[in-house]
Amino acid sequence: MLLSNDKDAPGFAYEVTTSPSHPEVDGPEALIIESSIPSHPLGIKPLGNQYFSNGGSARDSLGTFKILPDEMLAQLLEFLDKRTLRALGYTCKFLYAHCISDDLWKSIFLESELAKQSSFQWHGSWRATVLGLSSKQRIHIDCSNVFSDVLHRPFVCSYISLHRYTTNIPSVNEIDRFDDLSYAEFAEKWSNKPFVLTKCIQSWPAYQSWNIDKLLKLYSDVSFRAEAVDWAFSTYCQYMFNSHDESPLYLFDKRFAEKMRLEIGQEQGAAYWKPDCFGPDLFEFLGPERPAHRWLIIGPERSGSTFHKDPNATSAWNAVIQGAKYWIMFPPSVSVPGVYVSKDNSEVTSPLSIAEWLLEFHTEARQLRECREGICKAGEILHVPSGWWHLVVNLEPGIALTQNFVPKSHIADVLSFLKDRPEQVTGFKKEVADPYNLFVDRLRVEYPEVLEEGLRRLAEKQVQKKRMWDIAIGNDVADDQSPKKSAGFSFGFGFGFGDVEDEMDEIP
Ligand SMILES: O=C(O)CCC(=O)C(=O)O
Ligand SMILES: [Fe+2]
Repeated sequence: MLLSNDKDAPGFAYEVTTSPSHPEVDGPEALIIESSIPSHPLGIKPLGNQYFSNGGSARDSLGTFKILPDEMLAQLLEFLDKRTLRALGYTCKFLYAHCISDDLWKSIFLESELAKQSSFQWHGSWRATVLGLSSKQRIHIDCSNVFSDVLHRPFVCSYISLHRYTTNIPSVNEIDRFDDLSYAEFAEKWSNKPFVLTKCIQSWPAYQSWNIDKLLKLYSDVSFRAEAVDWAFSTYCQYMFNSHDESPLYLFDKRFAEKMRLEIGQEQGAAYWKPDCFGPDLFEFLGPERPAHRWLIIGPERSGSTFHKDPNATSAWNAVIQGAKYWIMFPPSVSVPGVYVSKDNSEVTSPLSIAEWLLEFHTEARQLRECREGICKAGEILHVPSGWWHLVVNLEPGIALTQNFVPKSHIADVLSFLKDRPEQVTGFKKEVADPYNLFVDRLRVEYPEVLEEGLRRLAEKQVQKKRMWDIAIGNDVADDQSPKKSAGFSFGFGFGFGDVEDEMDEIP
């Protein structure tokens, strides 16, 4: 049960849980304080608190709307324009608490003219920004008799401490850490495993001289992409340091180099260069036709990336310039708790925000044998192997640079992806009609022996896939894999086929 108790206000309420397995728990008096979260600014409480309250509930004054459950009411409000939403919010406390929800106002913002502007005044919330309200103009209505999980839950998710999820990492889960690696070591042993290098990017001028303040001085008027909007960096910084969204808007810009006029690579004056240990990047042979491959990433604490695999079966590195990131990762074939993949792998449905996933699924996920976790701090770089699932959350406001690449060891994965899943290939310009053949043609000219090896491994993969498919549908004739035995098989189970296991999710 989740309750909030702000009797010790000012300032803090407690998220308290009862747990039958805990010896101290024996009735409501024995509530365990798990972590503290600030009390809701309007005083809204979780539904459970209603049963401990002596006063009335604001819901009683809802009139006709009373028949609607909170979830439905919230959905209905999504259809209102800003004037109606604001006016309806002034009809009673319960509707006020609903109508002030910043998720509703974020959608209104994104559909408004303001969303097309690069510079404007951020007022601390989406509602205040849409309505142009300064802090003095904001009224504060006491909603301490509003009991609603629908309203309280997003608040908990915006404030819950990340600490308990990102610390006490079981040692078997810990992502390996090295000072640096040679390409030979990477190619031989590490191209399929995540790792952090602690002394690899420290000579980058970007690491030595960038921080948010410095970038703000240099690029305050430059527009960067943050999800659906293009905002001047000064606007993004106003947002970043004065907002409390459950899923903060994340600056993720692939054209940053042009916008910031950066040199990248071995040139004189370059801001950074790719680390040697990953060896040749085969997508470099695509030249200007290569898909989007590098991003500048900036975000506040709690911003980050929900579970995904990187595009086109590429591998990636992610270098932290400022801040620190918590990573939780799983090999390609693992069914990650709380992450649902469509049959053809084209859609990933991870429920809701990072905070929600941590609350609901982290404990279970951490216990999986294949789970890998770690913190990548400023000055460190993390390797994301091709096909690995990852969720990332910033523990502090931060800056990172990431780049996707194709190491020789993953050429067959990339060829297979481009060939077998053309509808899932992303990041290429529209003019590139056939990425698979383009890649093959370029490699044939520039790196024929690597192509040959890649095609040989691709053919092998396809034979393995066919074999596993036959096992799955009961066509396999070998004694130990009789149709009967394979009848209980289902996709996505990690069932010990060694290397082939990684391909399970790729069965068409
Ligand atoms: O920094 C992040 O939020 C993670 C970005 C990411 O998913 C990656 O670099 O592959
Ligand atoms: Fe990623």
